[in-house]
Amino acid sequence: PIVVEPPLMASAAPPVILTQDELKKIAAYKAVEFVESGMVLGLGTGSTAKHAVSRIGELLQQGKLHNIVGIPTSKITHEQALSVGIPLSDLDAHPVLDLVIDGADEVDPFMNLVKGRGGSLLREKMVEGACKKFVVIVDESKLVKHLGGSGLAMPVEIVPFCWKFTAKRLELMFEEAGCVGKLRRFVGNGEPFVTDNGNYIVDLYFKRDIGDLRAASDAILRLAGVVEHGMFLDMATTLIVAGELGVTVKNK
Ligand code: ABF
Repeated sequence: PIVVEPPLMASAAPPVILTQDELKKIAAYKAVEFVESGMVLGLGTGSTAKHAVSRIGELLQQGKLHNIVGIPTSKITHEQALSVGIPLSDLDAHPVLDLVIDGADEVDPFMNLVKGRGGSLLREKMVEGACKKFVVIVDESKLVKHLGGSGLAMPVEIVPFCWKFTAKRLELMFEEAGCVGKLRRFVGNGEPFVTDNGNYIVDLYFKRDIGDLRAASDAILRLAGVVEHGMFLDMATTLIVAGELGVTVKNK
């Protein structure tokens, strides 16, 4: 738990203890303030984005929003959005979106992101690459100095065909950074995790900085067998962070 003392709170009041999930909800609700009636909206995936989807559904139910078209970034968000009454469509019918709200796994000081630890990176990148405004919502634990430097995974979606070959090629590509690639598996049965697109995910772990992110991105995408990776460079337009000192909104 993180102690939050909003600046406006009277000093006599005891500090409010908020859980990480409550911080995610605060960031999500703040982002929904950007939503206007008539918008084509990208709906993100993950435990932070799900709060935004619920809130949008609630505002539609209350008649405070009208004529929203949602474009979900995963099958799970599709299901959630339908369950809260958001009318849905897709990129074929709506190739330009007004706004997307989504979470992230890492955010660097330039608003570059790592995404995809939830497994939905390909659809997220397609939807978020098609919007006018991309609002990223996180709790402050997601802020990092360098992408991939947190010791956590950099996901790469690959085709299942000869996945070991592709994983090895990715490791060799980042040998100098001490890269280890692990096929993502379901915890219960150990079977490979399969994305919404029928692909596998290799999680890359780096011992050292990977250097130029754009060069790393280009190199990964040039490798046959790779479908997409979880670096979202220069895509976010607004960052909302909920944390110890309240909620901050930063525009690029
Ligand atoms: C999605 O949800 C993913 O890109 C990312 O992996 C994850 C963020 O995690 P959470 O919001 O559950 O903390 O946006």
